[in-house]
Amino acid sequence: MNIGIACYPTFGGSGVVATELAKTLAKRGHHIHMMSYSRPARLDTLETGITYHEVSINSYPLFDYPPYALALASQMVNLIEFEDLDLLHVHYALPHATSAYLAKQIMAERGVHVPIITTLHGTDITLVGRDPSYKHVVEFSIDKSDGVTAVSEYLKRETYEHFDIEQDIRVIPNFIDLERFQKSNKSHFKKAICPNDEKVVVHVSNFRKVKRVPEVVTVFAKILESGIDAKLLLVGDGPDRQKAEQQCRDLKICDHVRFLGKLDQVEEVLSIADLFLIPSGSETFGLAALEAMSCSVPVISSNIGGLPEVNIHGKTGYLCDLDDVECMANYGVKILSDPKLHKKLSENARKHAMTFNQDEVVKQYEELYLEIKDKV
Ligand code: GMT
Repeated sequence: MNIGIACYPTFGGSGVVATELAKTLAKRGHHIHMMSYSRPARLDTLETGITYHEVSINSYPLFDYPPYALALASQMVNLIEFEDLDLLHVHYALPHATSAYLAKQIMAERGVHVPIITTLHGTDITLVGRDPSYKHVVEFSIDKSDGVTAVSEYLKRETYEHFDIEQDIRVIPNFIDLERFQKSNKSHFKKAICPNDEKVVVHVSNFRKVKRVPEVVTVFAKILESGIDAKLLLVGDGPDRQKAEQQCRDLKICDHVRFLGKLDQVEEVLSIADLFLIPSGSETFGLAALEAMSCSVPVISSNIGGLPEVNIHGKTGYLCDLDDVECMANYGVKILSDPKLHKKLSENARKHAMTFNQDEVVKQYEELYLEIKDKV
């Protein structure tokens, strides 16, 4: 099939899911056309079977806010017409589903009918999408899609609860490349970071407020207080980084904390990790947790959103109430000081991650494409 995929070009979340989906579909023989305002982080320049189309937005003195949604819709029309797209799959409803609807209407006027599939990822439903300034348009655009998917049962429930939507929503979870994300020998790296064989605690995110990075630092400081010698590796960057840096200075734990910034090869850091922390205040799935689990790393997370569908309490790690740093620190100490427990949780984490095998999950998208294509 010729498939158009629109996404945000982000280092994590929906951008990663869309790009990994594109790569897997291309390997399975489909022709993919990706659209975004800059090259998606995980999309290599010479990816066979994928053509990247940058959506260019011309600035004009009249525009304080250039109309990206319209530029994207125009690009979609071009691709439907000249690349003969069979369907459009958009990731993150806002504004992608709206642009797709507009492109579809334009093409229908020309006698061409192209189905749209919208994948809901997170804040398009839980935060921004339900803001009154967008809600009507988001609701309409989702409902007008020919197929809708959500990344967790939780997100499906949230969508029905907060939007008046009649469309059937199919849950297709995030997925993982089990080959790439597996524990590998990085002893040189471990030695460089932990010369005294300290335990390694890792957090990966975009450091937005919702990720609770300061809580990660608090929990880690409590683990140190218990007498466990450990290092905290923080991967990613974003608005809360300075706050977290200041917190490390205030707590006098800077020698134990490394800010590694945005990394392409996250699996290398996860390979030396003993524990992964994700205390998020909102998380529809938690791809970062799945990546850690796939590298056999036990996870301590909050018990909100879709996280309980990924991290299984007492099996792959532990879940605590939102903002309960005592609980997270206690479980952290428990895991890091009991090698037998650590081994069991690590094995279970990898085993559970295997249920989100990339090839199997991508097949679910493929099946949906065929169903929708036949229907429209
Ligand atoms: O988590 C983020 O900050 C990025 C965000 C996005 O929309 O790209 O990620 C969302 O989609 C991911 C992929 O489906 C999910 O694994 C994340 O849990 C979800 N993030 C939130 O719900 C906050």
